[in-house]
Amino acid sequence: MSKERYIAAKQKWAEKQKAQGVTPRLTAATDRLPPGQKLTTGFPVLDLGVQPAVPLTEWTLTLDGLVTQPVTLDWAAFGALPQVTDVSDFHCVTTWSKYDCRWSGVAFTTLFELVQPPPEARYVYFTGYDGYSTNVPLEHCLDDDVLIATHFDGAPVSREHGGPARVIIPKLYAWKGAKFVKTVTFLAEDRLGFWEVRGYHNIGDPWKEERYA
Ligand SMILES: Nc1nc2c(c(=O)[nH]1)N[C@H]1C(S)=C(S)[C@@H](COP(=O)(O)O)O[C@H]1N2
Ligand SMILES: [Mo]
Repeated sequence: MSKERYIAAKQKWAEKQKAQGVTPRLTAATDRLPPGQKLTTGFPVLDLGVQPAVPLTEWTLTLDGLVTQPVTLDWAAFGALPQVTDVSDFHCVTTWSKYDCRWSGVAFTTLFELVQPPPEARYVYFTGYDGYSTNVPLEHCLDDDVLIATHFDGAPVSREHGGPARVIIPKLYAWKGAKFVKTVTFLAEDRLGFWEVRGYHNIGDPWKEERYA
């Protein structure tokens, strides 16, 4: 089931990579702005009041939990994985949206393939170097536009925006994308993250206005 999804997503990535740089989104604004959102041209910063400094020499990303092969990647190993770029819209639950964010990094499907979670894995729990956490059903992570981004608009993701690497899940509210990402844990049973424990919605689809549970 999840295997088919990830193969389909990988195929879409391949098509997008081919078209890359040719076609920015042309959808009319009214079709793009989810209900209750306002467009911003700036890039607000939202965090827990901590922006951890993680030197690249000390940075690692661990993929663990319900997997065939747990892996801890250092910066060089992460950079050696296939790199992708995707342009997507960013929707924060506090009602601002930002269009055309150009993120580059590693597709979630590539990481999934690396650790090979068994079919029982249905949820993903992310943590950040700042102590943040968030949970996402695996099927949403296997969308073809989900990535762990190291670059924004061709430059390294700044510390305030979650560098060295952050999760981007365009189809969900932005709190589902952990900045300063440190671990990705595959689970059979759901485990609530930082905001989810505090009443935020478990899925967080902006088109359904799934803000609070
Ligand atoms: N590690 C971590 N990731 C996080 C957060 C955080 O506080 N810590 N805030 C979330 C929220 S609520 C939003 S809206 C986005 C904000 O990303 P930005 O600061 O780049 O705009 O990051 C999400 N990821
Ligand atoms: Mo947010």
